[in-house]
Amino acid sequence: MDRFDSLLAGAMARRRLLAGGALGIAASTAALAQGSGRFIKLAMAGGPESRPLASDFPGKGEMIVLRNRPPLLETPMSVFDESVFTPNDRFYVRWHWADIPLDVDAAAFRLTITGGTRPVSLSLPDLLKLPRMSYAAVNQCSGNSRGLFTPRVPGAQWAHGAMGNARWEGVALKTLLDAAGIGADAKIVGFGGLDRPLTDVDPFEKSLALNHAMDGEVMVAFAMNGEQLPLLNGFPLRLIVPGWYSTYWVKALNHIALMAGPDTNYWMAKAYQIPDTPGADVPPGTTTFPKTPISTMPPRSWITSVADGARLPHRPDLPVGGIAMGGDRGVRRVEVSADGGQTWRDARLGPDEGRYSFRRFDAAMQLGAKGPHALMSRCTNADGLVQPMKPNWNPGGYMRSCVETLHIETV
Ligand SMILES: Nc1nc2c(c(=O)[nH]1)N[C@H]1C(S)=C(S)[C@@H](COP(=O)(O)O)O[C@H]1N2
Ligand SMILES: [Mo]
Repeated sequence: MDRFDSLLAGAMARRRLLAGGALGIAASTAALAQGSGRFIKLAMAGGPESRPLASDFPGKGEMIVLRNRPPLLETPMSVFDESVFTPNDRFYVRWHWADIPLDVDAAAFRLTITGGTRPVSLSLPDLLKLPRMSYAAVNQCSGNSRGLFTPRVPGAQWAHGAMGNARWEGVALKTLLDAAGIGADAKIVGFGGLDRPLTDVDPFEKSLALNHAMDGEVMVAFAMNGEQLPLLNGFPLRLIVPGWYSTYWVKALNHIALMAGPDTNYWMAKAYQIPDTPGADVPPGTTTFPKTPISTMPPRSWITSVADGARLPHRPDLPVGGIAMGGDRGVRRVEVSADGGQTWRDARLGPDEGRYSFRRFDAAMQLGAKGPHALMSRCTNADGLVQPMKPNWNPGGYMRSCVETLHIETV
């Protein structure tokens, strides 16, 4: 028995240890209603200027609360400065439908695969007997940074913290699909989880093209940073689609279906559609344009060692650090600018944790005189794709990837 066998065996013995969720969420709602929580400042055009923090969601430390039920919890930027791996208890949370699993019976849990030449039903111990894989990958919401869209668009008004990086461990989806047997008419693979809508609408289900699902990298993960998945991040299993936005990373995954397609489910056919233009960019206000489902992530980077709006004692060379991601490719280069993007210097890159991971960067900003400064970082990925200066716009608020500006003042 290895560490995950014993983790899950422990969870099964206690069966509902992973519950406590309903209580935690109720407690947190009450705390917020009483206004007893702490608040964090946010710099978003159009507000809000601050948001409540809460530490009493199950399995979670201090998080920014956008909504209680179902939870939308954002990671504070300072967390990303501590490590390129986001701790599980600070990892952001996003669910669409209110009926989320607050209680999972690990012993009774089964992952089923239908539509193959053999029906498959796997318990967690069955799954743990299969060959394993592991890699680091950034999980980023398609709407990360939506709160910065100008003009504003509807949807969760995230700042930059609807993302996180973890080392995922699990079984290649290919291994499971091979076990199910792929019939001649299978073209797509669908994924569903334990969460349910409260009304008669489409459950949250996603699908991938068969060749993507079979690429040997897409993973059914049972561990995150060496621990079982937090309940709110999809215990006991979730799909990992490295390099792709996390709308495809179905949580509490309990059903996989081989299908002929096309997928007409709302979450594939209608939602998460972006303009089929470079950078998912259309002129603000545009509503009709050729659409395509969102897929791979472009490069991004953030300075994390200094908070936006900070006032600091002046020094001519200000050391700064941050994180970069290449998207679906590694990070080739990060540059920084202290003059609003007129001149750039190379930052030093930290250890390479793999092409899908965050990568640390460090640099000295040449500040010149005391006063206000606009600090920027710019990532180039291994494909040579560079973060653009100009923000994109689309009505879904998807795929922001421009160079971000941090405004500070030295005194
Ligand atoms: N079962 C299920 N999986 C889901 C979702 C959901 O609503 N239900 N939301 C998706 C979206 S849009 C995002 S951004 C990620 C969030 O992952 P996290 O909560 O672990 O950070 O989960 C994805 N997987
Ligand atoms: Mo998302």
